[in-house]
Amino acid sequence: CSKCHLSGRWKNDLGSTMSIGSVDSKGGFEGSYLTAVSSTNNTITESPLAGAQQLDDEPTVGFTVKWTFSKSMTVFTGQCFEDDNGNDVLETMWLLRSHAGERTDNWKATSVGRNIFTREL
Ligand code: B9F
Repeated sequence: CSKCHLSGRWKNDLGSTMSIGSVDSKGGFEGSYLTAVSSTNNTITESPLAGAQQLDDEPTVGFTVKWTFSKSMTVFTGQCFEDDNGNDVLETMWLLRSHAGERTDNWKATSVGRNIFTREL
């Protein structure tokens, strides 16, 4: 059993939660994401995610969230570590892609940030 497997429930520094199912033999997984923040008037709903992890200890990871309540997408990439207390912590950066109404607005349609996820029991 590898150190820091992605399966399970996670919560990030914004209060968003995600649930990841079983990791398959190729490292692929699916799950669902509930963001705590959105800066939209649309009601936030659970959104599907899919991604993959390397099948190593402290693996690198990538996954995509397809938001169900907006035209946006977010991709996360990072690495899962075991901290000094033996707790799993997933250090990520993300790109949030908004829908540009026209090509001339493409330049302002992507934002970047950082999230840290810890396990939710
Ligand atoms: O806020 C996004 C959204 C898209 C169109 C209107 C609102 C969708 C939710 C993104 C959630 C981000 C954060 N949650 C989290 O856990 S993903 C990265 C952060 N980590 C506002 C206007 C256009 C874009 C954003 Fe929109």
